[in-house]
Amino acid sequence: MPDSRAIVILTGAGISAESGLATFRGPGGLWEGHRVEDVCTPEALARDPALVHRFYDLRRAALAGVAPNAAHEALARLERSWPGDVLLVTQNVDDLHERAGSQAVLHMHGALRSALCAACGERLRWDGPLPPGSVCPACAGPALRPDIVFFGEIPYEMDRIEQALSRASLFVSIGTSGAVYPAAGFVRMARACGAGTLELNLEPSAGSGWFDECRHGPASQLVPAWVDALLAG
Ligand code: BJW
Repeated sequence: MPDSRAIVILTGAGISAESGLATFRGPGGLWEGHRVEDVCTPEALARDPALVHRFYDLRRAALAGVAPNAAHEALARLERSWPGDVLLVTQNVDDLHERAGSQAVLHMHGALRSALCAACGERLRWDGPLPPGSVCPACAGPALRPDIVFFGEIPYEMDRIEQALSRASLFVSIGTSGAVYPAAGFVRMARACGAGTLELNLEPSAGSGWFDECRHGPASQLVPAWVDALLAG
């Protein structure tokens, strides 16, 4: 049974594009210079840990030079002002939602500023480079890796996300191509449970046809306008 004021928002790389972080697919995308199978699978990590760790070290370092944009800020304002639950589920591994002030944020694909122990599963805050073989403070194993969900691994927080989708009255997808599951399937889950659905993206995504409404343009314009209208009632 949907809660008439519960909102679930899914964000992807497009929301951080105007902050200067590259998206994944398309021209100038993050993976144009890297083959996805070279950097984004557990097999690639096992084959060439130095390459994978360096890729994420560079992206972690890049966070210092970027800031949240108007879209991140508008979502933080929505969370502060909306009289019901607002859950932000992000596929992004940057920390721009938190830096904008959002508090209810689930990073389903992991986080750049986090390390994961492949031996004991400990997750810990990590800034700076993470060389292969870094030692886990919990189990002393030399097994720390970037805390990133690779293809073939199970995304974080799926139970909480599915529960929130099942009671949301509105599901909004922002800045994602709809190319990667399970996130690409959230719109169908939310619809099946009775939520209204809205896409805000630069262009139609792979899943546009599943949404009740789609608005296309840059997130820094679409998201503040949508939040203003929602809060105005
Ligand atoms: C703007 C804009 C602006 C630009 N304003 N918009 C066959 C069929 C179906 C599924 C599978 C299959 N074979 C394998 C699978 C599963 C697989 C999968 O989906 N593969 C696909 C390739 C088909 N998925 C998995 O393996 C996942 N795990 C899994 O399924 O486990 C099983 C399981 C699930 C649930 C319960 C139990 C078991 C894991 C997926 C991990 C994805 N990891 C990555 C890397 C993270 C680390 C990193 O950052 O390096 O996550 S892949 C990459 O894609 C990254 C992103 O989070 C993710 C999504 O990309 P995103 O955010 O959509 O970015 P783009 O670039 O694709 O799109 C940007 C959009 O923004 C575009 O549309 C632009 O137009 C737009 N845009 N500027 C607004 N200014």
